[in-house]
Amino acid sequence: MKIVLVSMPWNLLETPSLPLGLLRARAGACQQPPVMIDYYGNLRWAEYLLERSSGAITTEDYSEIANWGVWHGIGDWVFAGVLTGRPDFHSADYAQYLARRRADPGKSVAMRGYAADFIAQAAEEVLAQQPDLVGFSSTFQQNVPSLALAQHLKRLQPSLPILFGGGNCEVPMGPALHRNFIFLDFVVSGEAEVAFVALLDALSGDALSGYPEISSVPGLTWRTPDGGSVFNGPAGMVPADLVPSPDYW
Ligand code: B12
Repeated sequence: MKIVLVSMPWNLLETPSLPLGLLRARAGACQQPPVMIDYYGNLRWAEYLLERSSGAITTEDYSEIANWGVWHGIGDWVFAGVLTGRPDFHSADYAQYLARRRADPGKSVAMRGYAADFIAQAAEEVLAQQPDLVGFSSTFQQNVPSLALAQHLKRLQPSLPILFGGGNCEVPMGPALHRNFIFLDFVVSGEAEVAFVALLDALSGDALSGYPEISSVPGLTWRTPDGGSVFNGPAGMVPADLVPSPDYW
């Protein structure tokens, strides 16, 4: 099995993703250890903006949204037009919203103009790896960019399983994301050092009988054949000795 783990904007540019490093390290505990590939969509987005804007949108502009935009949902707004399929989604009232909060939009309006094309490019780059599963780590403002890419991937390749995890998937947010976004196959809520391995082991099990072990993966929300959403219940704390040193490859 080949897995691409994705960290979308607005992960900081200066640090790798701790969860991606931990999950890569834990994958070695699977019965059939998968090939793990990281996709740093945040770095790709910063590079893309710099290049496409001929240097007008810099990494400092990116970091401003990553660090300060979080208070106002600016980073999510940048990708909301792609996710909703409505490029003008909340464009008309955006300036008023920010003015009420005395917030600086930075380069967010210009960035939004690039978002759809970037998501299409990112989907191509992920699919070029020929993954059997794509996992997204979502915290802070990564929800809308991650959902936008996940949706695009599912359109291009409907059979590709999509997995979400991270701070934005804690209970009750994770099960709610799964209910509301039909293109999400699996969402893990809570610490995933145990759940990730259990899920991969379950998926490498008996496909013909519908992967019966799925229902025992802790913290997992999964989809029934009729599109329903089943939450297995909250995961417990992960024992400290199962938390590995992150592997940033
Ligand atoms: C350290 C920390 C910070 C640091 C550093 C953050 C950073 N940029 O890395 C600082 C102090 C800067 C910070 C600030 C804030 N933080 Co903070 N922070 C944390 C804290 C304590 C630890 C985060 C961490 O690194 N954990 C370790 C990693 C490995 O855990 P993890 O990312 O959750 O990953 C695990 C699981 O989620 C899962 N997982 C993750 N990704 C994936 C992917 C897949 C495919 C799967 C299967 C599983 C999976 O497996 C991983 C291993 O178990 C968490 C609370 C917590 N206990 O987690 C809050 C937390 C992340 N912060 C939170 C908040 C709200 C904030 C602030 C907005 C607070 C504020 N109001 O000021 C700011 C925003 C900062 C910003 N500019 O974006 C919330 C986020 C909620 C959300 N929905 O995103 C959290 C969850 C706390 C909470 N419960 O409210 N924070």
